[in-house]
Amino acid sequence: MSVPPGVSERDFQRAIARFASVVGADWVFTSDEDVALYRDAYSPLVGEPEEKVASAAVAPDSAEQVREIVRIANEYRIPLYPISTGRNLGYGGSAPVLSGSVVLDLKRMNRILEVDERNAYALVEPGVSYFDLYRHIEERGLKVWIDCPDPGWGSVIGNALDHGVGYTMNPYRDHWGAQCGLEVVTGDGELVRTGMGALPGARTWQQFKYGFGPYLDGIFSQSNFGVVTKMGVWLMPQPEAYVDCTVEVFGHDDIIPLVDHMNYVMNTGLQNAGTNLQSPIRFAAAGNPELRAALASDDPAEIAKLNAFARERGVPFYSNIFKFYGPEEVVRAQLEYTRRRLSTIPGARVRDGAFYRFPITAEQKAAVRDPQDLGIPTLETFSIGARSNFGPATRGHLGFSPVIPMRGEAVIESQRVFQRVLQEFGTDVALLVFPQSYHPRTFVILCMFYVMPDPKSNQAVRRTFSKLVEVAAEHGWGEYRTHTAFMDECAAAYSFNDHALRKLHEKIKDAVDPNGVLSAGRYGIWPKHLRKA
Ligand code: EUG
Repeated sequence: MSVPPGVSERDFQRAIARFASVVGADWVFTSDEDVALYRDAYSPLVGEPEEKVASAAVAPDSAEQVREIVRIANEYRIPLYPISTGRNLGYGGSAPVLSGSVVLDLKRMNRILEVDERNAYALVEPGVSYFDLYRHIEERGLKVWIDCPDPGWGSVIGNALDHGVGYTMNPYRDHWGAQCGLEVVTGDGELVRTGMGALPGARTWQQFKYGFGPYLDGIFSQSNFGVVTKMGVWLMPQPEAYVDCTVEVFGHDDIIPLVDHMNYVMNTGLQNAGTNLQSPIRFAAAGNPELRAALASDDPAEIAKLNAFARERGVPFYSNIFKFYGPEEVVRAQLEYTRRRLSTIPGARVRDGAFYRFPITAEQKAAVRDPQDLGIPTLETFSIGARSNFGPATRGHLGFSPVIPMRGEAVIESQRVFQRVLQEFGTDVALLVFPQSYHPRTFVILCMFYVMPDPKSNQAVRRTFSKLVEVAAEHGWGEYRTHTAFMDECAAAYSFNDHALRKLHEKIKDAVDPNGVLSAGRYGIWPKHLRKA
């Protein structure tokens, strides 16, 4: 058994025994084979000495038990690493940032405490997955939808705390934006309720975000100040209908008006959902070195070649799916309005897509193109870089995910900038996905790296990743979220005024977790004793 850094063998044994007295011996895991289950299955550090591994794990069943564990950890200075369902694959999974931490596994706290149809919210514990909440609602025939991210097994709380995203409407698809009210055990073992929850007997904890006084919920997301034990989440009332259409444009510069129309319809609430922006010409260019080179160029002659190819072959330069939720007559009118606006782009084509009235049948459900668009959780995303006996020996994927402005010019520029880095450092290790709107006013670019079983390939991935972070920062683009292996470098890019924001994070850290027992290093925030000079 390994021991956390800076902790004596004897103190560790004592702490483990104390943990067992709180949760029962069955819920403390110390054997090598049990602890191995907490390795990050998609670690880009696999098989290398730097791979992040836990020393043990403990699984409490209540907020009171969490408090007791945090207090014991303070006594013995045991680094804890809370996870919810631990399925944040691509961003670190269940493995700690600091090797040797004890995983605080909240999977047993999986109670759905309330689902309210009339005000459309739920109150959940950290172990509740999107599948759990979806089934709970389905079984009771409640007329509310969840918004789920790609990993259906993810935790509703864990995903929101990591600023995870989904595919239905604003504000639900921004999972932190749809959060309302927290219960938190802070690093010093205190139990706090935020917002209206601070009022004993509160009647609006899950309905009114701000409470009274400073609005603090944000400091518990992407941080290590507390262990969230309850969270309110806003749900979407089941709409009457859904309709979508695909808009295709054929010129290199058409992305500029296309994205401006996307902004307008989104920010006026006419089309309030996620996008599915693609560049079909990029797929067509995959086996064509000349077109691929042209796509990385800003030479007008090269761009003319691409325009000619798009128009002659009828391959759209860009396409987007516009999705509408609401009463049938309203969504059809919203779609027609959007069609009219987009017809001002010369040569634009609008193709009708799916239409549903809810509830849908089991056959319809099985055939939905993107189930997450209708709040139906799946695990399909894990086909990216999936392990298989037949394909290449990939182990998984991880995402480089910078945020760019929602403007066509930024799409063109960022694709060029990142494609050049990939061409220089290794196109074969990553797939540059087209920017998607997970929030109004911005796109997130996803660059999917393949994680492999061999360190040599993963080292190339890490070098390329680091270069992308550096180049993005030079262009004023920062990551919205990152894998645990890259948290320090992504956080360091947010350096305005000599890292004033990091210093503020550290002041808060020292105040609420003075012994630094929670999630050392998460999002680049280290406790005092582990801070680098
Ligand atoms: C996806 C993947 C991400 C993310 C948001 C969405 C979806 C992929 C790996 O990171 O941050 C299909």
